[in-house]
Amino acid sequence: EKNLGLLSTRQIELARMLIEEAQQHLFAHWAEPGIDDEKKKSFFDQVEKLDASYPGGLRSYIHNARQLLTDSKAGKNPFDGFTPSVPAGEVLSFGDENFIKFEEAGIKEACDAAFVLVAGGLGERLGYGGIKLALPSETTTGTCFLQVYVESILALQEASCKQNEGNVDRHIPLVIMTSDDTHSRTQELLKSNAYFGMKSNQVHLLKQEKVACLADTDANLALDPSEKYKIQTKPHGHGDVHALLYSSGLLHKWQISGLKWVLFFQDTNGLLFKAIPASLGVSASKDFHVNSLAVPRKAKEAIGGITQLTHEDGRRMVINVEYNQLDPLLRATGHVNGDVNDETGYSPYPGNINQLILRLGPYIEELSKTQGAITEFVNPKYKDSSKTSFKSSTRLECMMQDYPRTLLPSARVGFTVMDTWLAYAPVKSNPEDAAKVPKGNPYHSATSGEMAIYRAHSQILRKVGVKIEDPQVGIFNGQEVEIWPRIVWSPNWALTFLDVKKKLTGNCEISQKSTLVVKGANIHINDLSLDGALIVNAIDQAEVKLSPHVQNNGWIFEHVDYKDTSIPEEIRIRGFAIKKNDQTILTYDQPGKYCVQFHSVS
Ligand code: UGB
Repeated sequence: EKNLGLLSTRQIELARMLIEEAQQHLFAHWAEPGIDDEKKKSFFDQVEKLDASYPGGLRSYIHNARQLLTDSKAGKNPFDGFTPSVPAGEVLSFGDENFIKFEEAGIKEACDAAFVLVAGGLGERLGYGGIKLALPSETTTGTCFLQVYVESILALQEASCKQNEGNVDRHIPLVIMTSDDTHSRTQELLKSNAYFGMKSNQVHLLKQEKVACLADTDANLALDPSEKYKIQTKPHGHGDVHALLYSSGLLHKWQISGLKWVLFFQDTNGLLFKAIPASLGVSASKDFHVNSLAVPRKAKEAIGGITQLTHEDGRRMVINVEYNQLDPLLRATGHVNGDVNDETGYSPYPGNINQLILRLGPYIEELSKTQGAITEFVNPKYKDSSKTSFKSSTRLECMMQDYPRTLLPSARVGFTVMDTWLAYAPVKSNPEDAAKVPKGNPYHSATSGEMAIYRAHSQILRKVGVKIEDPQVGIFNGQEVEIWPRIVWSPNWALTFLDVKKKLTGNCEISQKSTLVVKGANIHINDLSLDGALIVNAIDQAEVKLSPHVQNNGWIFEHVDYKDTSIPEEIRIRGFAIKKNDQTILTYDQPGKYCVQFHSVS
């Protein structure tokens, strides 16, 4: 009471609320007025911020926490009363007629879409010091994840606007959700690279705030161990993206400008945009309000499983069940072996890759009711079986893929399964953990993420008829991987199966040791024979027709050890560095038409 004079009217209201909610321990140690006054004021600045950034305010947070902690202590399962079963979804196979049809439909829709990238996580599991968006997706070109994403969106914009005459001026918005951990470095990455070609007002950064930590099962808020005038905070999870989008006003702006779709994606999947046109096509053709992208998933693999849940009271939903909950849920509902692979070698529950496509209209309607609040959970680590105290403070968390939980059964919720090699290669695990992954299961490391990009491009080229030599096996940082030819192209060269088919024609062959980089919108290659390294760069105004036969010593992988700190972190986490022995480089930086047939042997 004696310190109230230091506070604004709003802060006094919040102080009273905290007392009513039995949080007086937060002030128990407060000194007399005149001592630590600045710290006390900043304490309440923090309380005000925590209150403003949670839907319903801090009081709601405390109430929700109390309920969830009581349920957790009682061992209540969030899936009580629900029976899991395998859901039915759209299963696509790259390059077949159905796939091509959906890709075409997706390209048409793309200019009516907005993209939302959740990038507030620091990636503790990866153990990389920088932000993950700045990490090279592959080291042949060194293109970072953010650049891949931005260039892919720009290529979609271009292709889609061409298909929809009259829409030529549309700029697809990109929202990036950041956190205190990633915000300034993301801003810096964009600015220092001129937004990778986007207009600066096309990109919006929304920063998520952390939430208050909970010290015990009574939901007493925890003070920061190193600062007694501060509440300890931790991340609330990627589910924050919905509330932030709602409160930013962007959704209404998009609706007014005629947009129809919002696509959510994560920070380190170099393959994702190979799957976007077809999955957006599925959303449009099936009129899905929610479409989750999925891949075949090995039982117990560390990605959530898409599951149909049917409640005793008749409720039914198709939803992601996190990997640590799926196995116990199955066991508790009569599946004695839990989550196991079936005769296909995969779990019958497809893996959620957290790429969601939402129809904007129904999304806004739902958020108008919920303000973007997402079903939360708590995951306390108890000290002992009495479940009275925690090993360390906990907090409420939420996940963006839980959005469909509150939808009415009439909502059109579906999912699309893609080939893993085409759609999913996240970079999440550090070399040590990846090396422990049982053989046959995905590593999700920087090593496997890069190799997957070469494999996807090689497989796509095989599908259009290019002869690609079989991969070799290599071991890097203790992980056994397939080494395919290092083939990389820019998104504006080809987005879809038909794009690739049109741009690479005739009799083409590429040896395993080869590197092929193609960057430019108007490059056509016919009768390619490559055994070495060939790099082609052309500006959009250069129309290039090539018929190259190239043989040289090319680029090779040299082993590096992840423990060797003399090597940059983004290289050593892969376990290899590229040595450039020899290459043919073709650059077309002046507008014009070029027709080149050549043999280059060295
Ligand atoms: N992220 C945020 O933006 N804010 C946060 O507070 C936390 C994360 P992780 P996770 O596809 O591989 C998800 O840590 O959460 C961003 C799905 O839940 O990489 O363990 C972060 O920057 C799971 O069902 O993954 O697992 C990153 O971009 C499965 O689909 C993204 O959120 C899995 O991803 C994901 O964060 C997967």
